[in-house]
Amino acid sequence: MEKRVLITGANGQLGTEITMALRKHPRVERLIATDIALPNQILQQGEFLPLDVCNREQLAAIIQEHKINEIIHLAAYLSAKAEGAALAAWDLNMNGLLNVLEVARTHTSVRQIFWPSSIAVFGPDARATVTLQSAPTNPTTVYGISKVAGEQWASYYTHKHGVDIRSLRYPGLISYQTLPGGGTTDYAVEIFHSAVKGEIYSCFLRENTTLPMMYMPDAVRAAIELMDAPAEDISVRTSYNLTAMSFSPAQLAAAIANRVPGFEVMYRPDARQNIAETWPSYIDDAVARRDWGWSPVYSLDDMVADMLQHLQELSTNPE
Ligand code: AKB
Repeated sequence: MEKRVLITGANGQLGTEITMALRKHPRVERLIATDIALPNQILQQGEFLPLDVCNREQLAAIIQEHKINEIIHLAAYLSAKAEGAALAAWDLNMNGLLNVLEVARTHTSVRQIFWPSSIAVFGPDARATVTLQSAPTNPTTVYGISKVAGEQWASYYTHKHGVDIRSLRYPGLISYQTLPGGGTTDYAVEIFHSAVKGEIYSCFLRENTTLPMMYMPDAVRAAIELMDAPAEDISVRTSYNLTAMSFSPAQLAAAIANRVPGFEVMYRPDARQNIAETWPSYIDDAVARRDWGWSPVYSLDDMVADMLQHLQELSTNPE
């Protein structure tokens, strides 16, 4: 069946790139990007509707009018922003998701939902050498609590109501099209912008803070492959562990300096350091590999080379 897709939070870092990828997907017949904010330049090139996902009637009306059969629900507060606005973050992250699940339950046109979870579901008690799919999920952040609750709701709606919702626990995502906003892993994007401008980067994490990360083309492909996998292969209905690489700010800075001689970073850890210290450094994604064949393509060095090349091109030719 052809896909008629609605994306929420499409203006964000992941939303912009999933929108770009799905516009080229051979089975996508209709793609409506939505966001509470005005569309960015990339979204303006396709179909866009304003949507506050906390407004269930507005969401339901769009689903019904456009006979949407797939929802990619991305609207959310990220970790650092959520710590500063706990109740607003809970409202968007939880009620936004519950609205999507309820609309899917009551509108039979909706066959599938993709919703991202995060490595933030893990807390200090999951910081093993490598954090397994089955590790305890006892987060100590607002964002992490909302993701754990969301995973349980996803599993509940799948098993109780037959809503086919699929999810990935994304690590930090690195991309050049759109800046992330309000995350703890945002340094790994900002650092490239400083490098390309020839500036010293002031890093808000300590130099040895190792976190799991992924380059955006892998992250987008993972979502598309998970959505396209046969339902009987999906054994995890909370959310799959997923990773590509792990590195610290010092290792990323060194990889950039190999290609941008003289590039320098100074370390000024802030409150985001406290969040990072509760997250895993290394993720085991063996279950995703086994169930639907997940395999990342980009290594640290591949990602650094590609990021620098694209950001340099964008800085010389912004159009
Ligand atoms: C964040 O830093 O909040 C996100 C995440 C790891 O979920 N990038």
